[in-house]
Formats: sequence, structure tokens, C-alpha cells
Amino acid sequence: MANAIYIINGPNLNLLGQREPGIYGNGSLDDIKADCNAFASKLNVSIEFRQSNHEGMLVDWIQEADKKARGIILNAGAYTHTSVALHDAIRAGSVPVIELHLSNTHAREEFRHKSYISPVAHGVIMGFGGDGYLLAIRAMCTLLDSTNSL
Ligand code: CA2
Repeated sequence: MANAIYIINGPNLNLLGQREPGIYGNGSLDDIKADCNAFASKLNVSIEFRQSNHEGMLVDWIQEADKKARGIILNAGAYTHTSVALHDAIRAGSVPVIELHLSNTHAREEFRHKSYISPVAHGVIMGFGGDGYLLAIRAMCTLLDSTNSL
């Protein structure tokens, strides 16, 4: 969708609500998507909400968003901690990216402390579960407003 905020979700986030509720909560990704749509319509912005388990697909969507979107909210899942390809795709683009995580990755295993996304993101929101998506939409709107691109 042109002029939308893209919300891009990476691997295994389609499993939310089915396992690990202690870490990720009880809600499904569809529940989060519905909450995002309701919140975005209150703020009068449109969102494009996607999920893929495939790194190359995420790269394609970041490149697409750079042409069509105002900003990107990215929960890259485990690719956060491994993907030079996602880092490069964000670095090559010019729309702002907010890195998002349900959990506080710094309070978890050491391998989750490294992020290839943070150095090329405008900001990071983590540790607030599904509410983090709404915080990120709010933050993106404020950012776009302050740069007159909303
Ligand atoms: O906290 C986050 O949002 C994460 O991006 C979630 C990823 C994890 O690899 C990152 O370190 C932090 C995992 C996505 C969901 O994985 C599930 C695994 C089993 C059951 C349900 C979800």
C-alpha cells in the first residue's frame, strides 16, 4: 500500500500465542495485527502488516517499503542477531526504521544481545509485548510529523 507504514515481522512470529507465552504473551500475530489496524485508524494512518520466515523476502519488503512507505517498523525475529543482509537493506534505504521486539532481548541469552538492526535503526522499542507495536506506530507518527512527512 502506497504511503503506509510497513510493519514487517520475521521468522517464527507466526507461531505467537501457540508456545512460550511466558516470554511472548498469549496473543497471536493476528491479534497484534488487529490491534495495530484499530490504533492506526484512530491516528488516521494506514499500515501494511506482513510476516515472513524467509530472509530474502524480508529484504525484498524493506526495498519495496523504501519506494512505497513512509516508515518501517521491523521485528526481524532471530534474523536481528544474524543478518548482514537486513542491515545492508536498511542502510541502503532512506525511510526511517524502528526496530521492535516483544521481549527485552538484553535480559535474555547472550546471543540475543547483538543486533545487526540497531546501528541502522532510528530507534528501538523492546520488552513491552504486543503493546510495543502500538508504541512503535505512535513513535513513527511523531517522527514523521516532526519531519513533515505525514
Ligand atoms: O522479542 C522478540 O520480538 C524477538 O524478535 C522474537 C524472536 C526472537 O528470536 C528474538 O530474539 C526476539 C522469536 C519470534 C517468535 O518465536 C517463537 C518461538 C516459539 C513460539 C512462539 C514464538
